Amino acid sequence: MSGFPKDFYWGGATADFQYEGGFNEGNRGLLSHDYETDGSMEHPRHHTMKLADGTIKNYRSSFFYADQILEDATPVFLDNEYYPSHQAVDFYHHYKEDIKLMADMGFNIYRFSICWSRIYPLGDEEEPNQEGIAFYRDVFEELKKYNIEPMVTICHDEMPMHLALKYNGWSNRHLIDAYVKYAETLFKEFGSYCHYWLTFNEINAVRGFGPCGTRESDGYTRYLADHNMFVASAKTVILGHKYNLENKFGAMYAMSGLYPRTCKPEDMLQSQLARRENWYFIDTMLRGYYHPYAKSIWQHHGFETLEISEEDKKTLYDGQLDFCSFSYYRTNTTQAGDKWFNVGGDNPYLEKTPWGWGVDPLGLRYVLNEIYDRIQKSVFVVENGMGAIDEPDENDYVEDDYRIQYLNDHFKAMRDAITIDGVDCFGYTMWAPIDLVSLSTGEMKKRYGFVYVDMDDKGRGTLKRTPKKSFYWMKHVIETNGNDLE
Ligand code: BGP
Repeated sequence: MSGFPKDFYWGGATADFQYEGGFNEGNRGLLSHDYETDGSMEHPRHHTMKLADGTIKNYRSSFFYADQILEDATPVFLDNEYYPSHQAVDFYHHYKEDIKLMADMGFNIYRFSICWSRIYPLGDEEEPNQEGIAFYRDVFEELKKYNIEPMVTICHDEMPMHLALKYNGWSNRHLIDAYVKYAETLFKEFGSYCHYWLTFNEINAVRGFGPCGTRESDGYTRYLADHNMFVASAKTVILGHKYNLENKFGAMYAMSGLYPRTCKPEDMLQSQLARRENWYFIDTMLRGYYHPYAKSIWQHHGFETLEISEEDKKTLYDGQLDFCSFSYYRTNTTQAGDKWFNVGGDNPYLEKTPWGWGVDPLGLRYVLNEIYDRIQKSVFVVENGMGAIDEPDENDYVEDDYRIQYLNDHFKAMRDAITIDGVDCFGYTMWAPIDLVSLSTGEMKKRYGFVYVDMDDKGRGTLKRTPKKSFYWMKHVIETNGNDLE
């Protein structure tokens, strides 16, 4: 084979609370993220809360970092704060225009997340919200009109607020039933449109109140919550296969590459052991059982063991995922003495984005090989892209040659993994085709899109969409199925 497979999927990916907006429309319930402010590299985002005595307290609870939340703290909206999820970039009212732009680029797949609290506003009521169902039905219809295959993330780092407050989120097994019921509603309502489902987004990275709804941030609570998510995912896979054998399931793993900082044996071993923080999730969900090294992970996080029932073991085995999907943005390095889950680590050989993410196209080939060698199930790159500061001209046009270069180099690495190394990779969805709000910083100026959205960090702007130079470049890539890269 000389290039990408002929039926390769090319598209883009988004998440509801960063993209959709309409937070108080269509009877949508509240999510934990709705209480998360904007931020920046210097000023981390926070959830605004009020204690029983009326004191306002800010908590961090996002990516890789989770504060312990006091028992009497409840989320509150403050007038002097800006909450990016409320409007996001308003896909809720722009979905026809945005999907048309995706179709114009030639997308044959679009990965998006359904907002749990738009379907079940509280998360655990008897009947789903018909207005939410109607909204997503329109989205699916629009995709069908352009022959764009949907790929749905059932839960993208989010938590209906009621489930967090009432049950302490994923630390409670009640969430398993609530989630499976929600997923079943999606199969019933949208099963005729959609066959690719991702049960959880970046499940190896989520923790704490924001994404998992738990007040505690200790290791035991986190891994207990993960276990409950594993069981919920497996039950959903079993059910989804019963609904339709054509249904294919993945989950999503944050798979930044990890290199030892030097070839010193201690650093090599550190890198191998630290990588198990990722394999733990992939192995359990794609092989269907906890590997013996799981115990060492638990101990590393300060507790002896998790009690896993025989019934759960069987569920995990029967509910293995069909393919392995992951996000890849960068590589990190680690050395002896670092924490296992090291998300930094300078690499002197790499250039960095303004947000300090090392740009490493070859690392994508490295990670594709790592995963496929280990799991030997098909893989899908469901997120990759470059967050950059764009400078539009007076017509909002952006000449984003840096983004084109980034994507071109990553596509070549992906092609080589497929054609030279033999990796069965069946698609790629770029993060994020239309500019949207950054997850880690809540900024708008960290832009990824092929399409510029006129909006600033505080949500001001016309929301007008304007294709960038990369839009036309990507259209050509798809037209030529990636066989005319630089
Ligand atoms: C992934 C998330 C996305 C997304 C992306 C880019 O971890 O799944 O939701 O936002 O990272 O990160 P950021 O927005 O922080 O630049």
